[in-house]
Amino acid sequence: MSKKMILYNFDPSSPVRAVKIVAKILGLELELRDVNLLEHEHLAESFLKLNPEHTVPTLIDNGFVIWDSHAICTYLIDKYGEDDALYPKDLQLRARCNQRLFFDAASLFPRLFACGYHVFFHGGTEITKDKTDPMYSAYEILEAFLAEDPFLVGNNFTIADICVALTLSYLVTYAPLKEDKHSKILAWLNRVDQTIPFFAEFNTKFKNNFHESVLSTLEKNKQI
Ligand SMILES: N[C@@H](CCC(=O)N[C@@H](CS)C(=O)NCC(=O)O)C(=O)O
Repeated sequence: MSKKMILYNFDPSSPVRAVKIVAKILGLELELRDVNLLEHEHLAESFLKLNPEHTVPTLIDNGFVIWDSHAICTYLIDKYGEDDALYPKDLQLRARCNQRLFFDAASLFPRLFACGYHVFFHGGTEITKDKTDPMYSAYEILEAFLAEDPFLVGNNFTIADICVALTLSYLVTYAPLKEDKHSKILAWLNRVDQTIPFFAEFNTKFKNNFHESVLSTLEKNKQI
């Protein structure tokens, strides 16, 4: 019997929670090893040996080490999924799913990360337009992705919806969605919450905590 997989974990991290949701949907058990980013535990030599990019999530499956939430989730679904619903095998659907995942990894998440860095590590006192403009441009693109279909890759949810919706749940603190401009995204976020198993359970509390934490950190930074 194979050993339980190990997941290097930091609860508030949205990429980590993508892996947890996928594992739960697939019925996989994970042994969590906490890495406190605020205490810089991800820079410890032992962790750098595993993952020189020093990011969570990082997974070990029977000695095989892999990181990046998108790479981990697609690996888990391909290896352990009973079907391909979350990550379609049809080449064109898979290409579309990958395109959405790469959009999350290359466009959405870096915009979130840059703003978080500014607030939490650089004493930022406000969220400036140069930070929010690229977020609003990304929302326009997402509205276009959702123009025809209820989910990011057609009629059914996939891993793309999980990853993108988690990133967006934090981004909206910095760049709030607007009813008139982002109605498709707002409806889709609702759909994701209500349709994807375990999504709300693994996200609502953290989304709210993040919002509070950004506001209080901005206030604290203003006092310094
Ligand atoms: N593209 C990566 C991003 C992972 C990432 O940047 N994780 C953050 C926590 S949310 C982290 O570990 N940051 C520490 C660092 O970059 O040194 C993924 O999807 O897993």
